Amino acid sequence: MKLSLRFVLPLILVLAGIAYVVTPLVDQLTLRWFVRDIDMRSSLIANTVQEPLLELLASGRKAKIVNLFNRISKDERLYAIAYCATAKDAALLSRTLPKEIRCANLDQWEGPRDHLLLSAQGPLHVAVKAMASETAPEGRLVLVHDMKFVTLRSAETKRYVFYFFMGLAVVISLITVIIAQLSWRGWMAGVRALLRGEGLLVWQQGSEAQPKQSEFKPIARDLQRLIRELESESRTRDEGQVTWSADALRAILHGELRGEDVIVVSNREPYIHQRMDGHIEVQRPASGLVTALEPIMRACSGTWIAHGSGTADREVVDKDDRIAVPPENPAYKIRRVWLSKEEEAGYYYGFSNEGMWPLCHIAHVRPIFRSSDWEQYVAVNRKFAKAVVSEAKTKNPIVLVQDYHFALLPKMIREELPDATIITFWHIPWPNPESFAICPWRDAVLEGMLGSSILGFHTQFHCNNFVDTVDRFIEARVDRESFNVSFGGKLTAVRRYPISIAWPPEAEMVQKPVADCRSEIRQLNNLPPEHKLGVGVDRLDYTKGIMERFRAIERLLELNPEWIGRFSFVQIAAPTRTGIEEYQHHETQVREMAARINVRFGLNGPPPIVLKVQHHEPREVYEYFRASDLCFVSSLHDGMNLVAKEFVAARDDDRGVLILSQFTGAARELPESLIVNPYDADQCAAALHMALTMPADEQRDRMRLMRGLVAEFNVFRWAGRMLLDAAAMRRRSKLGERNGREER
Ligand code: ADQ
Repeated sequence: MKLSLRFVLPLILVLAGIAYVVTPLVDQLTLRWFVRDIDMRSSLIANTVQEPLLELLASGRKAKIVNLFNRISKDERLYAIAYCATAKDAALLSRTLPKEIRCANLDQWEGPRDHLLLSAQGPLHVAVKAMASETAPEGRLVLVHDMKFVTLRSAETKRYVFYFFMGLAVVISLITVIIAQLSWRGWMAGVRALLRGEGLLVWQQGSEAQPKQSEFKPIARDLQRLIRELESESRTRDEGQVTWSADALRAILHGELRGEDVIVVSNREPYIHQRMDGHIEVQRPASGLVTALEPIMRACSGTWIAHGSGTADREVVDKDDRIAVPPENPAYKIRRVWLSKEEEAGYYYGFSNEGMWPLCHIAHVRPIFRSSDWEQYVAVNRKFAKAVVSEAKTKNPIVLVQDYHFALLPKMIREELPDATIITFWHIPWPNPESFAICPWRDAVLEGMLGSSILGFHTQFHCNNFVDTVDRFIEARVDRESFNVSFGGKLTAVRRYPISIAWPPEAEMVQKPVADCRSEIRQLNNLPPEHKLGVGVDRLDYTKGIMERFRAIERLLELNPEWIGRFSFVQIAAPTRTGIEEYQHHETQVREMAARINVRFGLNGPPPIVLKVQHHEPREVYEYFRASDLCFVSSLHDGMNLVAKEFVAARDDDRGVLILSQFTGAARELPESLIVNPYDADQCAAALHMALTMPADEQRDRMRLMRGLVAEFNVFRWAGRMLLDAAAMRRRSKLGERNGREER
């Protein structure tokens, strides 16, 4: 309404002004026309009367002249007609002349001058025509017309002019209001669409958004620039100044993904119910993945689908196999998927851990691929896909698929829920195309993964390997500029999201002073108080390079015998995948090697290697980290390796040295560690010696830099960045859909 008034009021004012100026002009013009008409009429009457009048004057019949005048003046407009023989004579007339007109003052109305007279009777038109006769050579005929009709017509004209302008104002106002409303709505819709990043733009991956309507081009460009600036500003703010925390992640999720349907799928569940001596215990696996994904689930009240592996898992779920967690304060639910012994053997132990795990790690253990395992892998992936579909509340949920157990799941979900945003994170390395080609079902695996909207790896190197593999083996379009793969009409963004740990570490983990940890751990292991200590914490997996680590320790003692009896290495090794022969064999080898080295160098004093093959609580692991002089991570190949980051997080005293394999993802983020090739025993032994002799200042400088990095690039950032990218992708695809609809 306000908008219409803004247009209409000035319009009415302008039109009123025009009317005000135009009306007197029209009035004057019509008056002039009337005067001219009456001038002509007067001449006509004078010409008509001339002959009979001259005859009557010549015959001197005055009564006849008056009669003639009376007859003529019956015309309603002719007010009076008179004849003045001279200026001094009285006039012969039809009726009384207005007193303003006398034979003596006729000169003023002769000729083409103004013939109007405003008399007491009203406006009159006076015309004087020479009508000389033989007896009266100065004789003049006076014709007086009543001009009242002109006044009446002038009023009428003014009224019509007024009506005309009123009508014009109404019509123009209506047209203006309608056009203004329509254009305004169009503009508003266009600008809103631009602000939402929808509607009028054709957005393509890796290309500038193109406005469809040319008039929006300038504003679209400006808005895009502004939005980009704001986005990058908020990114810088979010990622730079504000430390990513669970709360920051929650806040971002609320802002970006409020009300979105979020589903996580992983093999391992975040809460495991175990039956223990007659009661049920809830266990939380010490897993980086759980730490990272829990805040997301809590913030979104989503669903976590996982294999129900606990001995009491079935007892605690509802009829739909769901259970609300965390037990103390339920915020989201776990949907448990049950697997038979055969399914677990084929899908988990077989294809995943005897096939894909060694295939991706290239740790000189031959991958074993069996058709029966593959069949179970396909079937279990299908089972999880069904669970995802049944848990989805909307047709476009955000699904976070975790790890190599579910390579086929993205495609299977995509078939059922084409609009889902599927983020797959591959926690282990991706090998080069030649190595990956070993897999007999390599195309199916690649096609399955390309069902993802976003495919995340820890390092750019793994992204490159994946894209090379796709390029080599399947009919997909690979854009190396944007790192997008187009397959089957769908885009998959291949991105690097280096995983990390929660920061700051839980208070409980670091509350015991470092000095207390040092003395307690030494006492616990029967080591002298000043004994130098190294630590390794791993699952007992052949990819972790535990044997190479022991070999390096042996070499250290060979090359620097001064450490014999003065240095011990505690290896905490959690049993893992014990059903697989290779792992059983590996455990035997590790145990034998530790025993051999201990016999060789520890007979007369503390053992150089303290091997603890058992699971430890995270708090105990942190105590070892804080008690040690060095931590040795010697993976032969590792996606990231969280142990390296946990050691750094544990050292709030800025002491301790990290020795890190160059084949871990973490090595790319922690260059201040001592980077080694685990296959080079001499180099590793030198690094061990260097760590044991490193001055406190240097330890502090290196540790501070590494702590700064882990603090900033923590696990909340890992999760947050993936979800922010997913949110942006959803906005873009909404925009594409809207655009598609408009084009249709
Ligand atoms: P993992 O191969 O399991 O993870 P890692 O990243 O080191 O390797 O994480 C192991 C976790 O288990 C750490 O939190 C560690 O503290 C804990 N842990 C290890 N041994 C333990 C023990 N004996 N007792 C208790 N806890 C123990 C996979 C990939 C990695 C990638 C992660 C996350 O192989 O490369 O970093 O996923 O993506």
